[in-house]
Amino acid sequence: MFMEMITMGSRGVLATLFLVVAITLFPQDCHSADIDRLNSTLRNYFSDKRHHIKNVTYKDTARNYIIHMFNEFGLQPQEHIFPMSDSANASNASNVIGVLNGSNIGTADDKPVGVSAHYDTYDISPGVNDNGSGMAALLEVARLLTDQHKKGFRRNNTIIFVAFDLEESSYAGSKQFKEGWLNPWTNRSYGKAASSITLQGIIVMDTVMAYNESNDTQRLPPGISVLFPTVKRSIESNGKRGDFIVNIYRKDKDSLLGKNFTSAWKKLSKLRIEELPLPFSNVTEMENKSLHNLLRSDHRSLWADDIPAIFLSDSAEYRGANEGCYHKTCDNITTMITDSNLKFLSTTTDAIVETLNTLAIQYCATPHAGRRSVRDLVALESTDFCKVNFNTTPKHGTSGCHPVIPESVRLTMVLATIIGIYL
Ligand SMILES: *[C@@H]1O[C@H](CO)[C@@H](O)[C@H](O)[C@H]1NC(C)=O
Ligand SMILES: *[C@@H]1O[C@H](CO)[C@@H](O)[C@H](O)[C@H]1NC(C)=O
Ligand SMILES: *[C@@H]1O[C@H](CO)[C@@H](O)[C@H](O)[C@H]1NC(C)=O
Ligand SMILES: *[C@@H]1O[C@H](CO)[C@@H](O)[C@H](O)[C@H]1NC(C)=O
Ligand SMILES: *[C@@H]1O[C@H](CO)[C@@H](O)[C@H](O)[C@H]1NC(C)=O
Ligand SMILES: *[C@@H]1O[C@H](CO)[C@@H](O)[C@H](O)[C@H]1NC(C)=O
Ligand SMILES: *[C@@H]1O[C@H](CO)[C@@H](O)[C@H](O)[C@H]1NC(C)=O
Ligand SMILES: *[C@@H]1O[C@H](CO)[C@@H](O)[C@H](O)[C@H]1NC(C)=O
Ligand SMILES: *[C@@H]1O[C@H](CO)[C@@H](O)[C@H](O)[C@H]1NC(C)=O
Ligand SMILES: *[C@@H]1O[C@H](CO)[C@@H](O)[C@H](O)[C@H]1NC(C)=O
Ligand SMILES: CC(=O)N[C@H]1CO[C@H](CO)[C@@H](O)[C@@H]1O
Ligand SMILES: CC(=O)N[C@H]1CO[C@H](CO)[C@@H](O)[C@@H]1O
Repeated sequence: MFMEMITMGSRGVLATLFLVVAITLFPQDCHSADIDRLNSTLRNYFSDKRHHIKNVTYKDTARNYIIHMFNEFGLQPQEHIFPMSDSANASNASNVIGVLNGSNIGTADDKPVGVSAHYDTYDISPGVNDNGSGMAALLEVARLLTDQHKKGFRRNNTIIFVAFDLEESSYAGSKQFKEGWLNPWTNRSYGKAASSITLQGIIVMDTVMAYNESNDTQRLPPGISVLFPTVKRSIESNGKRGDFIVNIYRKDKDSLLGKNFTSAWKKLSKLRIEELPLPFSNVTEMENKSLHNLLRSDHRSLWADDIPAIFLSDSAEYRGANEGCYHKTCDNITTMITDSNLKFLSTTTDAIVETLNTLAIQYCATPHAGRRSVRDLVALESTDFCKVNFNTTPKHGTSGCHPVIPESVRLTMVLATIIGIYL
C-alpha cells in the first residue's frame, strides 16, 4: 500500500483516502436477519423432539439455550415456572421471558409490546418448522434489537420476549402467562402506575418457515372462503401458491399491531402477505363459528385473557411440504431447511424488528448535532454507530435508517476515487 501511494503521488493518496472513507461509510443494513444464524440455531437446538415426555432432555437443552442467549443479549431472563396439568409426573414446565427496558420503564407512559413463540414440540415430531422456526426468529429478533441497543439506539417502550412452553399441551404455557408472570411483573416494575400500563400487544409466531412457489401448494382451511372472499380470490389468482405469510388478528382489538406488521412486511419485502382481520373478538364465539383453524396457537390464550395479539403462520398443514410432515417425523432439517424457507423466515424476522421498533418508538440516544467533517464521522462511526448513520428522530416506520451521507455523495466519492487512480 505504501509503495503504491508513492508511485501514485498525492493524487493517489487522496484517492485512496476517499476510497477508504467511501467504504467505511457505505450504508449499513439497519435490520437484517442473519440466515446462517437461523440455520445453525435450527440445526443445533430446534431439530429434534422437545416434548416433556418424549424427549425431556433435548427440551431442557433448548430451554437452557434460550436462557443462555437471553443472558448474552442482556435481557435478564426470567423463568416462569408453572405446574403442568398432566402432573402425574410431578414435573413442572416453564416459559422463558426476557425484557428489553424502554426509557419509559417504571412509568405510566410505558406501552410495552412483545413477541413470542413456543419451544416445545408435538409428540415425536422434531418440530423444525413447528415451532423451531418461530424460536429461531424470536432469538434473531432479540439479537438484532439488543445489538441496536449496543449501537446507541433506545426505545421509549419496553419490549418483552417470550418463549412459551407446552403450546402443544392445550397452550398451557400461554394460558398461565397473564396471571403467573405478566401481572406480577407489571406490579413489580411499575408499582402504583401498574394499573395504567397497557400492553400494545404480542406477536405470536408458530410454524412460519414453509414457503412454496409452485402452483397448487396452498389449500384453504374451511370457513376462510366465506369470511374472507378477497383472500380466497387473491390466493386463487396467484395459482394457489404457498408463498405468503398469514397475519391473523382481531379487527377491533389488534389492528394497531396487525396493520403495523403488514406495512413493515410490505416495506421490506416483495414477498406476499395475506391479512385475516377477524370481525370477532370473543374466542368462544369464534369457536362456535368453526374458526378453530385460526386459533391454533398461543394467541388463543392471550385473546381469551384480553391481551392484544397477532398470529403469524405459514398456515401449517394447509401448505406444501407441511401437508405430509406437520406434526410428523419429517418436520425435520432435511425437509425444512432450504434456501427459500430460510429467506422467508428472515423476512418475517426483519418485519418483526421493524414493527417492534415502530411501536416501541426507537430513537438514537446520542443525536448527531449539525454538520460534521468527514473525519469526525469516521471517528464516530467506530464508537457510536447510530449517531453517524441515523437521524435523531427516525421517520415513522423506518427504524431510523437514514444514512447521514447521502447515496449520491457516496457514489461521487467512489467515482472520484476511480478517476483519481486511473487518470
Ligand atoms: C433426545 O434428543 C437428543 C438430541 O437430538 C438425542 O441425542 C437423544 O437420543 C434423544 N432422546 C430420545 C429419547 O429420543
Ligand atoms: C411446580 O411449581 C409450583 C409453583 O408453580 C411449585 O410450588 C412446585 O414446587 C413445583 N414443583 C416442582 C417439581 O418443581
Ligand atoms: C420518546 O422518547 C423521547 C426521548 O426521551 C421523547 O423526546 C419523546 O417525546 C418520546 N415520545 C413519545 C411519543 O413518548
Ligand atoms: C397487583 O397490584 C394490585 C394493586 O396493588 C393488586 O390488587 C393485585 O392483586 C396485584 N396483582 C398481582 C398479580 O400481584
Ligand atoms: C429494567 O427495569 C427493571 C425495573 O425497573 C429493573 O429491575 C431491571 O434491572 C432493568 N433491567 C436492565 C437490564 O437494566
Ligand atoms: C400457475 O397459476 C397461474 C395462475 O392461475 C397461471 O397463470 C400459471 O400458468 C400457472 N403456472 C404453471 C406452471 O402451471
Ligand atoms: C364470549 O362469549 C361467550 C359465549 O357467548 C360468553 O359466555 C362470554 O362471556 C364471552 N366473553 C367475553 C369476554 O365477552
Ligand atoms: C427427514 O425426513 C425425510 C422424509 O421422511 C427423510 O428422508 C430424511 O432422512 C429425514 N432427515 C433426517 C435428518 O432425519
Ligand atoms: C445450513 O447449514 C448447513 C450446515 O452448516 C449447510 O450445509 C447448509 O448448506 C445450510 N443451508 C442453507 C440453505 O444455508
Ligand atoms: C402503527 O402504529 C402507530 C402507533 O405506534 C400508529 O400511529 C400507526 O398508524 C400504525 N400504522 C399502521 C399502518 O396502522
Ligand atoms: C400422566 C403422564 O403423563 N404420565 C407419563 C409420565 O412419564 C412417563 C415417561 O417418563 C410416561 O410414560 C407417562 O405416560
Ligand atoms: C400453528 C400450529 O400448527 N399449531 C399447532 C401446534 O400443535 C398443537 C398441538 O398439537 C396444535 O393444537 C396447534 O394447532
